[in-house]
Formats: sequence, C-alpha cells, structure tokens
Amino acid sequence: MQDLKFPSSFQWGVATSSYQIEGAVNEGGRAPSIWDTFSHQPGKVDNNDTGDVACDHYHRWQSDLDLIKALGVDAYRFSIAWPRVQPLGSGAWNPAGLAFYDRLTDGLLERGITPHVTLYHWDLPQALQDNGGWTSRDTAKRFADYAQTMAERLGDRAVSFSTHNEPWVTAVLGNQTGLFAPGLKDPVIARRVAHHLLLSHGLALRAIRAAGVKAALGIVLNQSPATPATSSAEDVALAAREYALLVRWFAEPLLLGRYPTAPDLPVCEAIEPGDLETIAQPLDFLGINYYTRIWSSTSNPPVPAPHAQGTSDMGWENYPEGLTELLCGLKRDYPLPPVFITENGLANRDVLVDGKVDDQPRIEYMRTHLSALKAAIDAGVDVRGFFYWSLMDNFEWSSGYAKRFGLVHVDYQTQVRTPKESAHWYRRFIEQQRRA
Ligand code: IFM
Repeated sequence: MQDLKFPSSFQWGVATSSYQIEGAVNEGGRAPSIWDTFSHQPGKVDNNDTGDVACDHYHRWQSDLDLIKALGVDAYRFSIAWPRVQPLGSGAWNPAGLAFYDRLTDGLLERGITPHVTLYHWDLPQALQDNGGWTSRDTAKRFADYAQTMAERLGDRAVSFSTHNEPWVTAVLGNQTGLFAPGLKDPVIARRVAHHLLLSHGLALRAIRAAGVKAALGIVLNQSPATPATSSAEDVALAAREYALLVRWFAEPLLLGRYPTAPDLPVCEAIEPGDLETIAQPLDFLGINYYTRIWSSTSNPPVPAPHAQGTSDMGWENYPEGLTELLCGLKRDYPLPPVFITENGLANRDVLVDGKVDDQPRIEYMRTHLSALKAAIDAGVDVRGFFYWSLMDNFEWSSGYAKRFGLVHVDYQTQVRTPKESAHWYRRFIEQQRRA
C-alpha cells in the first residue's frame, strides 16, 4: 500500500447505524421502531436476535468514541434513531433523545472527529408504520419535518446530513421480499415506498436549505455494477435490467429528474405533478455503499460467479474491480456530485484467540478495495472520503449477530471490545497517508 496515495484532503472514517448498535430500546423516552416489532416476531431474524441490547452503545458511547479516536480516523458516520428523538414520528420531541445526539456530536468534536449524520437508517417509528408507513405520502412530509429539526439542531456541528441510507433496501427488502422490516411482500407497494422515500429526500433537502443550514446534504445509495455471466444476448440484457433495478431506479430521478423507462419498473401511481422536480434537488454529495457486484446469468442452472477473490460470510463475492467499474460508469452516465464511499467492508468468520482477532481476509478486502477506489479517482471520479463498514460488530439485520463486519470485535456477553488486526492495519494505513 506504500505506493497508494490518496488526495491529502481525503477523509478517512468508520460508519455505524442507530438500531444496529444502540440498544436501550425502552430507555430515555424512545418509542418502538419497525425493527423492534419485526425482530420480535419469531423466525424473522436468525437465532431470533433483536436490537434490544445490541452493542449497548447508548450507555457506552464515550468509550466507543475513544475507540474511534484510537483508530486515527478523521470522520464518523452515524445515524439518528427517529423514534428516540420524536417517538411517534410526528408531534412531540423527546428532550432526552435530542440530548443523546447532542452529547455524541460534541463528544466527537472534542476528540477531533468530524460528525457525518444519516437521518434514516431504517428505524421508522412504529406509530408511522401503523398509519401506512412509507406507503403513505404523509410519511414523506413527516420525514421532512424531522430532517429539518435535526439539521437545525446539529447543523452547527455536523458537516453532512444524508437523508436516507439505501432506499432500495427499504423499498425492496422491506416491502417486496419481506426479508426486512416491515416485512411486506408486494412489488406495487415497494415501488410506492421507493417513490415516497425519494420524495421525502427532496422535501427534506428543500426544508433544510430553507432553514439556512449550511452542512453538506446528500443521500446514500447501495450500488453495484452488473456483469453478464456470458456474452449471450440474454445475459447481457439481464445485466442491463438488473442494473436498472438497483442503480438507475434511484440514480436517475435524483440526478436527472426522471425515472428510467425499464420494463421491470412500470410507472408508479403515487407520482404526482412536480414530484420529480422535488426529488432532483441539487446534491452536495452522493454516498455510495459498495460490497459486491451483481452476476447476471439466464442459464438453467445459472453460471456461477467466479468468486476468485474470495467470498464474504454473507456469501457475497469479493470483487474489488466492481468499485472502479461502478464509479466510472456513474461518472459516464450522470452529472455526478462529489462522492463519498459511505460503506464498504467484509463480514468475516472472526474468532477471538488469546485476545487477538487475526482477520487477514478483511485486511485483504480493504487493501484491494482501496486500490480499486484509487483507480477510480485516477480515472477522474471526484471521491472525497471512505467510511469502513463498520466500526464494530453489530446487529446485522435479518442475520442477527452471527455476521461480523467490525474493525472492532464485540463480545455480546460481556460487551468487551477488541480491535482486530484490521483496525491496526487501517490505523497504520491512515498514518501512512498523512505522512506521504
Ligand atoms: O449492515 C448493513 C448496513 O446497515 C447497510 N449496508 C449494508 C451493511 C451490511 O449488510
């Protein structure tokens, strides 16, 4: 990695989200979110794990911020639990919840770490879901109010606000496949949800800017390039369709002010006049979460993806070149604002032996993905920062605690944190970048 030199202003960070780490679900005036409801339904999450305690970050936030500081990173990306600050998703605000995020933000600044805030990382107040959740246009308006209040509250200290984390996941996994909260299985509802998420993003950006908040505003999308398994016309066409369903569905309304005309994306009946103008607010940045590629095969049985560079514990192919392909493709196709890689990381079968976690596959994953990222920057893509997912092992949604993405190992019985070898590697890598 000696020869890899990122721009000197490049931001190095780590990321987490509220429901995955905080725990304390019944404390400090927090009301239930859709993930509390979902994870408490038997069989929805592996091992019936829930986020009730998670990493107990709500109580351990100070020592967790010390861990972040010890990594030597510039920045921390965290999310706000909407039901902690506005328990019912409308109406009264919860002073204890607001104070928690004030303390967290101040604690970061005291340690010289830049706060980046995500406003929605999937923990919708259950009370809003009971009124239709994201199927209802009203939720988009509720979100804009919430976003404006949080941006006014923290905008003097946080440098960026992302409205949504991975709206594709909320729409498709939450409402089409039912694998995630709220667990619905209806493609028509999923398209409606996607539209309202995008609309809520646009309404929020407008409201935050009108309130005079100066922080950078953007959104975080999960994206992958799609590779046809063979050069057959069928596989090539499938790859184009799958790419449209993951990337173009969200990138196009945000960056071009129109939905793609793709056979799998019929026009959504929830679109009203003026919505696309609202959605296409100027973005100060685009956050991109990259883990793997889509492998498109129409054969029966399908041609398997090569997995030549390894496979994560999620079963995802390690394919670092996909990050370069993705970013260069986006730059070719869209007027791209500055980009942050807001998530990238590996789930690995880590084991703690004599106080040490020797997670060489994670180091290799980081090394190869950072090289691929540098290749995209060298090709002209304006990338401003990289956040490793995740600071520490945490509640991996429907996989529960079985999958470990962290730079820091968490023993869920004792809540003892142990930085893995990858944490030491990342610290040394960042030090090298600063010296170079
Ligand atoms: O843990 C998740 C995160 O919440 C969103 N992006 C993908 C990660 C790994 O699955």
